[in-house]
Amino acid sequence: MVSKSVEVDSEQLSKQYQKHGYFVIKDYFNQAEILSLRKVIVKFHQLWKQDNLDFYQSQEAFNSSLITGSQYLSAEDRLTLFKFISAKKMMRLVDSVITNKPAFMNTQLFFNPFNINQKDFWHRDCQYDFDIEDQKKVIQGTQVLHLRVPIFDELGMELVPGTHQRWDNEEEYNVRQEENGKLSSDELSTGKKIKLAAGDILVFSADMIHRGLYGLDRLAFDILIFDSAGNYVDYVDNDCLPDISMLAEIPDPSVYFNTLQLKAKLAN
Ligand SMILES: O=C(O)CCC(=O)C(=O)O
Repeated sequence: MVSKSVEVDSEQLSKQYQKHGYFVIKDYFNQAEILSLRKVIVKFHQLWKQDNLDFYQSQEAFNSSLITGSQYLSAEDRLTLFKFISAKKMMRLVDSVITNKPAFMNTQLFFNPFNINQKDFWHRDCQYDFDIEDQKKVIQGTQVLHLRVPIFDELGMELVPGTHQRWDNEEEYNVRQEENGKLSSDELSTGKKIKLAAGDILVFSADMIHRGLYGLDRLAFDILIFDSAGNYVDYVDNDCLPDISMLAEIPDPSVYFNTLQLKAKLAN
C-alpha cells in the first residue's frame, strides 16, 4: 500500500451519503496508520476471545464491543484508539454527514463466526430496539453513523442503497423479517456488495438494510457516532470514554466532549 494523503470532497461525500446512505473511500489510511491500529485491535481481540471463549464458540458470536474500554487494553493502547477515532482525517468524514455536534457512542469489532456454516444476515440496527411501526419512524430521524475500518482485507459489506430513508419493499421485508418462508440470509436483488481492503473506510447508516459478509480474515473495527440531537446518549458506556488525563493528550477531543456534555445534561 502506498503512503499518501487522500483529498476528500466533503460536499460530494455528503451528497453521496444523503442519496445512498453510505460512501466508501479506498486507500484512505496509509500502511503505518493501519499497522499501529492493527497492533492494538489484534491485542484486544485475542484477550477478548480468551475471556469469552464459550460465547465466541457459540452460534451467535460475530462481534465484540467496548473496544476503547479499560477491561482489556492499557491506557496507552486506549489512547492510540481515541486519537485514531478523533483525528482530523476521521472527523472530516464525520462532519460531512453530521453537522450538529457529532458525539462518540461506542466501537465494535466484527469477526468471522467460529462456526463456519453460520450465515450472514440482513438487518437494520434499529430493529433490535423498535417494533415495525417505530422502525418506520426511526429511519426518518437522525441515525447512528458507522465508520468501518477493516483491519485486514475482507469481503466487506452488502448494503441496500437508499434504505436509510425508505422503508423495505416486499422482498426486503420478507427476508429481513423472515416472513413467507424467507430467511434473513437469503440474497436480495437490491443488495450491493462493497469489497473492502485494509486501508479503506466505509461510512454507512446503521439503520439502512445491511449485512456483513463473512469470509477471509475479517476483523472490522466499527466506530459509532451520533448526532447530538439524537436520543442515543444512554447507549454510551462511561468506561469507553477517555478520562481527563487522556483528553488532555488528544489534539481535538470535541467528539468526546460532545458526548460528555450530553451525559452531564442527562445527569442534571
Ligand atoms: O459485519 C457484520 O457482521 C454486521 C455489521 C453490522 O451489522 C453493523 O455494523 O451494524
